[in-house]
Amino acid sequence: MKLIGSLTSPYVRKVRVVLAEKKLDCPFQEENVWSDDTAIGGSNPLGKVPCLVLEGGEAVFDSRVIVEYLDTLSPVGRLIPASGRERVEVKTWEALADGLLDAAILARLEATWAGRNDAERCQAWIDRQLGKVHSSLRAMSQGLGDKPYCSGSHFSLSDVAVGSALGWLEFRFAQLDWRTAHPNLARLMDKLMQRQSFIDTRPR
Ligand code: GSF
Repeated sequence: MKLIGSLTSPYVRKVRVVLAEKKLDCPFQEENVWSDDTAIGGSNPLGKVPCLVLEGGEAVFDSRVIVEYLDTLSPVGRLIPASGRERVEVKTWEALADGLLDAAILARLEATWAGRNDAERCQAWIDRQLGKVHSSLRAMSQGLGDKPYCSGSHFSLSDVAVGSALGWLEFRFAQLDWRTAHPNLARLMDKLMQRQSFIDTRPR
């Protein structure tokens, strides 16, 4: 098994944190999906990372499918509840964190992607996506309340997904001061960043 990814992608970070929390060994192959000669299409027809390649060569994507699979590989540090309301809650936290990222990345690409010139960039589209980022942050903050972790008293995939998303915002959108508006998210983030899994996967 090997993981193809980049050291900046928050979706890849989510997978790497899960690997570390579950104490699973998996070689990492760095891939720049934006370079003209990227080979990612040979594994993932969507041309995206993360992509997990299994022993038999089968490709597994996207990050939500990968982490769900990894969680079944070892009983160590169960991150996704087995069934019912608890499971769907964790998966919804993950969808919220990934959705925040989808919107933030669309906004960033609209503003910076080298394939477009300035006249082709659309501020209304950027604003639409940033609106989703802000409403997702509000929903996260409300959902967290004063609980120790997103899904209650235990660390779960919800926290992995939220920590990866907030970490990417700090990395790429430092000007977006979500910490002041949402001090409970800031507290959670500071706690998560003390875990070795997050320390070892800081975007760079
Ligand atoms: C998103 C992966 C993705 O957009 C997942 O795995 O959860 N829903 C998917 N990856 C980006 C890298 S990044 O911005 O994290 C990617 O590979 N983009 C290449 C492209 O052509 O869109």
